[in-house]
Amino acid sequence: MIHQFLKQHSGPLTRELVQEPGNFGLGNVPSRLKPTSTTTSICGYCATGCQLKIHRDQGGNAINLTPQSKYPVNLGMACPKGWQALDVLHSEDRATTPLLRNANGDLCEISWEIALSEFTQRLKSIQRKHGNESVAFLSTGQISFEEMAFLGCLFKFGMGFIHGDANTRQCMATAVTAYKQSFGFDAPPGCYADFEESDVIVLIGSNLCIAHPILWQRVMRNKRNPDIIVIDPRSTETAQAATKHIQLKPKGDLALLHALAHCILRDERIDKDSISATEGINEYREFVRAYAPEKVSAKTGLENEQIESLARLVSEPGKRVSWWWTMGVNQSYEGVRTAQAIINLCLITGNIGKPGTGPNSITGQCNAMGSRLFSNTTSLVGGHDFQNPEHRRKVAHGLGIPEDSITAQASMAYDEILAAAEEGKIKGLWIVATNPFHSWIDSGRLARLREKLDFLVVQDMYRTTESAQVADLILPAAAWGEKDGCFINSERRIGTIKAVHQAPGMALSDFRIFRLIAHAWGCGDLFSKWTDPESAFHLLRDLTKDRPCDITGIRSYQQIDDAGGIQWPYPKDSLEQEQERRLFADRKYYTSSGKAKLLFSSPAENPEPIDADYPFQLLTGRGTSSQWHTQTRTAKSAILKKLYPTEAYVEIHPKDAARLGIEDLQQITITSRRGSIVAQAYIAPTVQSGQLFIPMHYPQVNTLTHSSFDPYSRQPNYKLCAVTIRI
Ligand SMILES: Nc1nc2c(c(=O)[nH]1)N[C@H]1C(S)=C(S)[C@@H](COP(=O)(O)OP(=O)(O)OC[C@H]3O[C@@H](n4cnc5c(=O)[nH]c(N)nc54)[C@H](O)[C@@H]3O)O[C@H]1N2
Ligand SMILES: Nc1nc2c(c(=O)[nH]1)N[C@H]1C(S)=C(S)[C@@H](COP(=O)(O)OP(=O)(O)OC[C@H]3O[C@@H](n4cnc5c(=O)[nH]c(N)nc54)[C@H](O)[C@@H]3O)O[C@H]1N2
Ligand code: SF4
Ligand SMILES: [Mo]
Repeated sequence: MIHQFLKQHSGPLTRELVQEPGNFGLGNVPSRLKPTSTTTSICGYCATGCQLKIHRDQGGNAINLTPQSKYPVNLGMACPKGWQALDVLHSEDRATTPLLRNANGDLCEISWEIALSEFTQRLKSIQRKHGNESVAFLSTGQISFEEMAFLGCLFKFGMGFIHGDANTRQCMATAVTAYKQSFGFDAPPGCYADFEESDVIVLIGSNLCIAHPILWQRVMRNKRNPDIIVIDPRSTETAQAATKHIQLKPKGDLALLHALAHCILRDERIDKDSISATEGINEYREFVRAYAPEKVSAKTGLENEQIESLARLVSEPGKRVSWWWTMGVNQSYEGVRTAQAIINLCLITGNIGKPGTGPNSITGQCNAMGSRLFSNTTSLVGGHDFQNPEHRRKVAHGLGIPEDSITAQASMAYDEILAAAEEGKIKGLWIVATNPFHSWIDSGRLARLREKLDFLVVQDMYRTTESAQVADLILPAAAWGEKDGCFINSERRIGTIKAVHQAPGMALSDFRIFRLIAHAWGCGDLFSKWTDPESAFHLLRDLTKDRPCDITGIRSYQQIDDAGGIQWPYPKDSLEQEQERRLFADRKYYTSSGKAKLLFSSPAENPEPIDADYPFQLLTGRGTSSQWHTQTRTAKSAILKKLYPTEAYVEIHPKDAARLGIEDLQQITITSRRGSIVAQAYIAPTVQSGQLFIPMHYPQVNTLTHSSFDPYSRQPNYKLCAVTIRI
């Protein structure tokens, strides 16, 4: 049946390539996995990286799953999304064949042969006419790092283009930049065991109960009776479960953190040994002198004593204090300096490199951490720098490609790529495993620039996403569960994913699609070693030699599984390591001086303050633990759908609702200078008066948000803009 289908729908090139071993689309189950009763796979949603045990039938296909009890991350637990992970693979709107837009504007089914020829001809023609800077890709933190690396290397070294970025820019670019500047490498130092080993846990800009529910379970396992402090303008599920909620004004964080440093340095509640491994303490002391608690009350909305007592709590001698931050910090016009203010506090109090400590960023997508090392977007693949000639030589040699195929020219950031498209400089765009027409800030901008693009390719598992619907060409992708590869979680742990389900129709793994494109483009020889994900893994592993993320000690996927995941670094000849490892125990950082840098600046102006026309501050973020981003996947599960409000809703404070005469569940319109959304009023004191909250999962939410960015990381400022209410 499948072979018949193949015969009809593809020519010799694709037939040969898709049928080779290791391809899991079109009916092949990989030989490595031929029937055993169970196998394991890391969950394909959030960066917690829970391991799921997949139960399979005799044909190797998944029947159901349970959380893996032996895995050191989730210890037998999973959240609703993990439990339902297989469900969403069965859906009528899966993309099962390539689709091409015809002259009438309709998307029509085509063969892979035609899809590949359209893809190469159209993009090559743009390249010929407009040069190597005229096509860009936008990819993801949600495919394996072997796939990400393939895309990044193919696009830049094989096809010869320069610009590519990913949804990771929307997510953790700030944390990356902060760590790089402070530590000399993008190195989140902690591990999840630190949740259990802290005396004080500070969650800042993180709604852990909703966004990382299994990490919250790790907090609950802490037997040290910890203080749990949540710093968030909203009274979130996490804030309500904490021992202390610091309900500051939106973007009051940087001023608050400077004030904490002020109190701590003033009272000399510091760790001198830790400070001796840093640079800039005198300047920092001088700088924070101006941030006495009373000086920051307007910015933070907090009382002096709240700040003084928090300062005492996070600098108690002998107490282990861990700081954890997520999007409330990263998605800001001053995210990098805020993240660094957290890092600074840990450095001056010695809360780093020891159990129960650390300035730890919790990242978002299942493989965001993999993209940091391997996506070949902002960093050269394997934890290298594009600008460093030694690194370029090393990578070219390692990949077996000519040195001059790697150029020093940096890629534009996501927003710069879109701006170039608006100016007509970018003519072709290839979107892989992300849905920016819903998720990008000020998303109306994408709808407008769509008209300017000559060719838009969307590679997705569904054909109905907001982005796919406006594509010229849709390439049907196999999803999590239908392919092999590796993810890296927030504690730097590498784990494997497995093909346990047949991809529908002619959908192929992203890896296979890149391989087909390499051949069709005429650069297949450069990638001849990239035959299957594990071969690519070996190439990538070898590239990491002598970098902080060195994983040359990993021999195989099997070893990763046997070890219960492996945290980087893991250089060759590593001894069997304990399950939980953290960085900087030796106080040696990756900067040229070996010291960590104390970096700081004054709080910046809010790019869109409220005024008489737009008097409310709008916050956005995650709504429930059962909804994922733009809902392409989670909306497909009948069970998950029962667990969240299907209609868009907006949280509004009872005082504001009463003043405006708004009733509970009434439909109201929220409008910004850029767009509008109709949502049901959810009246609750979860937001402060004057503030509103809308979850990001509903379409149109980003027509409201304001296009502003952190100056260092170019991460969008999703969490604050000015809106008004129309009844
Ligand atoms: N269920 C579910 N889980 C997910 C995801 C999902 O879509 N659904 N997505 C995953 C991804 S990719 C990510 S990045 C993470 C995100 O995980 P989180 O960052 O924890 O989630 P958010 O709700 O985006 O934002 C966290 C909090 O920041 C607060 N906040 C807003 N402005 C400020 C501010 O100025 N200061 C402070 N201190 N806080 C502020 C918001 O009120 C919100 O409660 O979740 C991951 N997990
Ligand atoms: N207002 C507001 N907006 C936000 C945020 C916010 O807090 N507020 N958060 C931002 C953050 S942190 C993030 S991470 C982004 C997320 O934004 P997006 O990345 O746009 O959201 P997803 O819905 O995860 O999109 C992933 C896409 O990949 C597809 N897909 C899934 N698996 C595969 C696969 O294996 N292969 C291929 N080819 N496709 C696949 C899915 O169907 C889906 O279309 O949103 C950002 N947008
Ligand atoms: S917490 Fe994250 S990784 Fe774990 S099951 Fe839920 S979505 Fe998957
Ligand atoms: Mo994210």
